[in-house]
Amino acid sequence: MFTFTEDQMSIRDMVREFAEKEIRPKADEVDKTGRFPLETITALTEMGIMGLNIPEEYGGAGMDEICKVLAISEISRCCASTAEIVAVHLLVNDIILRNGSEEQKQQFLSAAVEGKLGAFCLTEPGAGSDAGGLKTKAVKDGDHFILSGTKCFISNFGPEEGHHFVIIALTDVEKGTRGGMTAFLVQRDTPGLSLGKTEEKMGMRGAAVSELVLEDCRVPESAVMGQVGDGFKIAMSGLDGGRIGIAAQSVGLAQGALEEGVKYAKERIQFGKPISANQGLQWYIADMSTRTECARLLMLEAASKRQNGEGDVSQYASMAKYYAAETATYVCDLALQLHGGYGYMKDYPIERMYRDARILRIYEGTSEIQKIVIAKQVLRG
Ligand code: COS
Repeated sequence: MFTFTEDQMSIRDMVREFAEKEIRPKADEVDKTGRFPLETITALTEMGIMGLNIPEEYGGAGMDEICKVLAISEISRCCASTAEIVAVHLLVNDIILRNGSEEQKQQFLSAAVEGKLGAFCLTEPGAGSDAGGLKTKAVKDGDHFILSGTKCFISNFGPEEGHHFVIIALTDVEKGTRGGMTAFLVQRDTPGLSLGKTEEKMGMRGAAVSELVLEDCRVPESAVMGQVGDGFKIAMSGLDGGRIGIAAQSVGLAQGALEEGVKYAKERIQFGKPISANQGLQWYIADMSTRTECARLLMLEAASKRQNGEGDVSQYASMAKYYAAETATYVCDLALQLHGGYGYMKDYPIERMYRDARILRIYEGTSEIQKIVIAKQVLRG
């Protein structure tokens, strides 16, 4: 049983109130138009949410991992696209905080607090689940590195979106994942860094996702995060935090879909009574709420382990991401089933939620990859 602190409860309540009032009414329009919800991100910045996990010395709110997951899940309950934007930004904040030099922290964390969006660039056309198979190269040239390659499916990157990027590149092909990759922190206006194709997606349509092209992109040595060769570890440990963020998106979306399903089942009259009076449908509701609560507890457990720096955090992050993502698609599917034919129409929010949920089992590591990570840790003891 989790007992929240005053800070944790107040952030949850504040974000819930804002999401109900300002985010929910726009979710449908954001989805239909596929526009980036700039005014919402500006308001969340003013509330301190975009700098939630940044220490006060850099202008942030200095809040913990539990606050992070509570905020993301409250946003996702009303609009999953907006939650994705926030989750990816907070993931990049976290990577900078843990691995950046003092100079990088001063420059980029202060920008992040002002709502200038961060993006994480690991995936490539030939390196998805096999993240170690990436081909983007960083070649040393005096006191600079020259980056070339293509990153794809980059969240928080679009024609107007994206200010700074954590880019993982090969600095030593022979060493590969073990010492051959380096993380760079690069600003958008760097010559040689450009926007490629912006994706048209099935769901999460308010969140910008694009290709990032690097052509002889020259960056100073000071752009390296940590040490040369630390890149794969920085990416993987960053993803531990990111996966907890996806668990939070999933829990929020599952909660939102459950509420939509229950509301509809109580209102819809068939055979002279609300359909919620049917035991068969009550069993759906029991399964949906039980699984949502299990996912929430696992999310909180993983967040608390990351906060406390516990050794088995990768396992718990993957368990939380795997279980919560599977739960979100399961709950959205049954909530749509409760709506019958109306659930398939765009008039009800469950249609959007069902589409939004589908990516959760894929990005930041598929469910199948999470099971590999979990089993590896369990077998290792
Ligand atoms: N934290 C720190 N270091 C880690 C780590 C973590 N969570 N996970 C792995 N590493 C380290 C390992 O310790 C190993 O180094 P040492 O041998 O020195 O200990 C090194 O990284 C290589 O690890 P591993 O052998 O497990 O790498 P693999 O190439 O087998 O890849 C998987 C492992 C499949 C788990 C990884 O590629 C992965 O997570 N893939 C999915 C990527 C993903 O989520 N993509 C989405 C991108 S963001 S949308």
